[in-house]
Amino acid sequence: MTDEPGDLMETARLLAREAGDFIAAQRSSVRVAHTKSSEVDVVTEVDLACEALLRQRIAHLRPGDGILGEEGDDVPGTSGITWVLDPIDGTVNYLYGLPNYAVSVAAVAGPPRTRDWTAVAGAVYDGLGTMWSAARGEGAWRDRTRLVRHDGPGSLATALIGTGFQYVAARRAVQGRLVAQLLPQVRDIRRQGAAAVDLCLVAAGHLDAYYEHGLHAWDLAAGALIAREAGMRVGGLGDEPPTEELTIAAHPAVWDELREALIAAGARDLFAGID
Ligand code: LIP
Repeated sequence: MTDEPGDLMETARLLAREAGDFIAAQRSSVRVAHTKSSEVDVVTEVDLACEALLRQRIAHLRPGDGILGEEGDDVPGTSGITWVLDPIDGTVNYLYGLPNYAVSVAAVAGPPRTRDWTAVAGAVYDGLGTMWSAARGEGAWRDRTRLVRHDGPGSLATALIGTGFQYVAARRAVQGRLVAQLLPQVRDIRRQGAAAVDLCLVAAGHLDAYYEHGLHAWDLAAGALIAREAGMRVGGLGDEPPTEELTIAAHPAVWDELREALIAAGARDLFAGID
């Protein structure tokens, strides 16, 4: 098995499907194991078991690779490839029996704890059983159908925008004020509850754009590659890669308008001074 994007994508698909089938089988008995940043930032026992499964499979399939997972310790590698894992993105949806959740698996080159990593391959296996995937420079797929750039909206005023909110009340308050300013400028807002799903929906044209403050690498690594390889633009407020500060994924037809509207609504340094 090589480090070529196509080979890494096949491994990401295999891992995401095995993990997705595992969590689907556990849904009837899901229990909260603990909370993190707030009482509503839950980790279920299935999150933990799923990440353990992914780590075990990666150690077997790709023993020299590193691992960065949402729920466990970093594992350094020697190959230059790190697997960035979200065992359940959309944990609250999973806990409540809602479909918008996914397993997100990405292979990145470079140090994953900095902004210097590059996604080489990724797979997002969602709660509806759809496998989204991409290999850098080779395209993106919904199951086995190649995603091609669709026609975008004529303007921001007719654009359907996805977003999400943090688990800490003080952050949600400023995010709520921002989305309230954006709402009258767009067709409508959708809040799926899983960044990886949002990014795949942008890739397929089911959303015209998505933005969110405060995402981690594991939320966005696979989905951002899928959106980019489907012809969407993905970044922060400038041309820099998406960061924990702000992730924007948009059809190129509305990128500039959305960016300007977000800046006008206070998107730059939104969490400044908030713990
Ligand atoms: C979720 C993100 C989502 C965000 C949620 C939550 P988790 O990740 O994917 O975009 O709006 O608040 O952070 O916690 O389910 O892995």
